[in-house]
Amino acid sequence: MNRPSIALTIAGSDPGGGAGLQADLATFTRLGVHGATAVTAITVQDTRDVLDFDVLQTHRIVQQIEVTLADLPVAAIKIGMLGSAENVAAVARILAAHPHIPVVLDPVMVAGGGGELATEAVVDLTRERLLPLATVITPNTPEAARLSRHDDPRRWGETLRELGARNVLITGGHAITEAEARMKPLPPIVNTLYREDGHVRGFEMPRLPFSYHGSGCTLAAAITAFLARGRDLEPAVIEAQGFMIESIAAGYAPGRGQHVPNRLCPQE
Ligand code: PXL
Repeated sequence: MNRPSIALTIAGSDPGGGAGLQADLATFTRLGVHGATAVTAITVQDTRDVLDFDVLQTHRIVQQIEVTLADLPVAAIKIGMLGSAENVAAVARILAAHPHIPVVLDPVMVAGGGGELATEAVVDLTRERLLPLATVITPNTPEAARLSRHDDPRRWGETLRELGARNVLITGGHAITEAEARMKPLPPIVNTLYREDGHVRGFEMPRLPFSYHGSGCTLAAAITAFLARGRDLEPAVIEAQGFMIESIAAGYAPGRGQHVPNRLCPQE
């Protein structure tokens, strides 16, 4: 095999292996990409809940990223949980110094089980400093609302593009009312891609009757892997969604809580 493409994830650890950097590495590996990691936070959580977390010191995160970028030809970067406003600012400074590397920004705010992973200061600085550096940002609907500071779903994509994100993929997995949740079959999930040329494209996929842990990380990591392998943005998004649908369809509950996407079985 030729030397594989390399992607770097800057993310928090999830000990159960469902989300965070563990999800990113599993996804990179399954998609044939060498995964480099800069650990930002150590969460203590199971498949139900976040119990606690420690955020690493900014200088230690910066060192991990800088040493990696100096040594490896990193072809794409994924940003997940950063943990503090200071970390957001430092990561933004490094990304600005490497403008040729595509950046997938997953604006992590809440864990799959509902635990808060970002403060208001982190959200504010993400909006100001990181959005303008993102090749694509992948918020779910609650994240899109919080970043754009308004409740009009028809304007979220446009607002986030105005704030500087080149492309925006709003994922619809969370967008369901209680009445819809009782429907059989469940209404589909619609993800919407707002492209840098102003074109808007919706993607429909089946909704399964479970709550997932690590689905957002898996989709963003898959986009990162395909970008690292040289795909353009829209093909990367389409192939990543295909990987996501298959891994969710083959998902399982590893413990007593939420399901996780199965990143072992799906074929590309
Ligand atoms: O899925 C978002 C996410 C990101 N990063 C870490 C997480 C989670 C969700 O649980 O634990 C470390």
